[in-house]
Amino acid sequence: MPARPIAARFSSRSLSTQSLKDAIKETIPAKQEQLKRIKAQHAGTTIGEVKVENVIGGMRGLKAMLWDSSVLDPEEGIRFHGLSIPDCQKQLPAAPGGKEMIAESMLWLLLTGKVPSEAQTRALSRDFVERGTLPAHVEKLIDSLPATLHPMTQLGMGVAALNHDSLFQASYEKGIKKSEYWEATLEDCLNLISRLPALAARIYRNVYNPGKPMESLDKDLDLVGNYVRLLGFGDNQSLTEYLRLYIALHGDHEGGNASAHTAHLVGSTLSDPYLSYSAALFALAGPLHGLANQEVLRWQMAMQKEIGSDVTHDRIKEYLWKTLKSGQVVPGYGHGVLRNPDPRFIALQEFCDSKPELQDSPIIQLVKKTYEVAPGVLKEHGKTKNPYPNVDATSGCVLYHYGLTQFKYYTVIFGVSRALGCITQLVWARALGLPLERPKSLSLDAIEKLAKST
Ligand code: CMX
Repeated sequence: MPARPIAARFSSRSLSTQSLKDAIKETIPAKQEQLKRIKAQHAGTTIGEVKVENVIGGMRGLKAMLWDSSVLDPEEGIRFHGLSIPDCQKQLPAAPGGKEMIAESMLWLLLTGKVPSEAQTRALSRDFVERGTLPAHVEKLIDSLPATLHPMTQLGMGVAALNHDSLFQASYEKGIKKSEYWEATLEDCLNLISRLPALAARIYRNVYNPGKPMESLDKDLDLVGNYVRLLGFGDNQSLTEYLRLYIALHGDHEGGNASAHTAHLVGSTLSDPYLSYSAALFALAGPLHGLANQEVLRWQMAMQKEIGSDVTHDRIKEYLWKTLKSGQVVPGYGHGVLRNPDPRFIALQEFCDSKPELQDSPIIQLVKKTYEVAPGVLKEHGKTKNPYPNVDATSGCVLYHYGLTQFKYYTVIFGVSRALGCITQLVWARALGLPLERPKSLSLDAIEKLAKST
């Protein structure tokens, strides 16, 4: 029987209009106390071992990092402060008139460990709009970039340039006290996330619709509602709801994945949140990580072209084997930690099943049929430890169906989402006074010598 979700224990009506900053402030002493207790009682306790395979195998499975907002169980998938994805779908407030959880309610949960009230969620949406305009120098920078530069490169550059106005950096130069780091960090983080829709949408406009006028932010919309509006799809409620769900559920996936880990590592040097998250975006831009959603679509489209209208399990199997035999990975399948179908994939599939137009879509039918045979083929192939789909197996195909067809852009949407988890960690790393990250590396000779001597 799973333990009662931690988030539920915090829920309180009397706190329903408390601000996000106050809610975090209230939570900090207990967390600091817990860290102090762990240090005092267990600093020397062994909680795992380091094998040579960990050191040469990309640190898989090594318990070496503190990340409080979510924990990934290999069998069950992700929980955010104890809440599973279906729990979040039931408990986290949606946008007015919407059904799906939104970025604001997920961010509140991640940052405070509590489920926000409707009022708190709306207040955060309004705050995002007030902070959401891009500084002129960032607009100028983005507009000066060639449309042929990958959208992820542009996003990383834009986020880094936002650090011009970093409160953390300015306060640090003035000699701010360590106990106040988290407040300046939070301010930067909220500005960062608020400005991501305008930045990401400007990149989309410049690359795919140059010269087209852009909408302005609507003060009555949530973060993702505004993002979809700026992208030019504001009248598509189904796409808006899909992106609300996708961005909320993809926001955090514990700390060891490459983007989250990068944000944490760079943040541990006291680089400001903009520089830290910019670095994370460049980790996300790799094909084994965030770029996989672009790769899945490219691969499924190539499969569709080759198979034509004769979409049978046998033809899909043939195509899967062709991919594997040519030495490529099957994009959207496998995972560094998960050993079952990704619950994020399942939640997105359920969204598809609830929309008749998606059930009829040829590309979504192809994704579904691929899912029916790919695990069997990957098991027979015998290499991957997880033959099941991850979140990226389906995410891009839904966007494609709704008319967002430029798949080189898809990782940018993931980049808007992943900010939720990364900024949460940046705030908490400063609130807990976490140190500079500095693991020990070993040369091949040193590994061999150590291994022989034990
Ligand atoms: N297709 C073919 N081979 C695969 C595979 C796949 N989908 N997934 C893993 N393998 C192979 C690996 O390349 C590795 O081969 P080598 O021993 O020749 O190097 C072997 O199986 C063992 O890998 P693993 O331990 O199961 O998986 P890793 O932890 O090394 O890698 C991941 C995880 C996600 C990079 C890998 O499964 C992969 O490349 N998947 C396709 C890309 C993808 O969908 N990425 C998105 C991940 C989701 C996210 O970032 O959140």
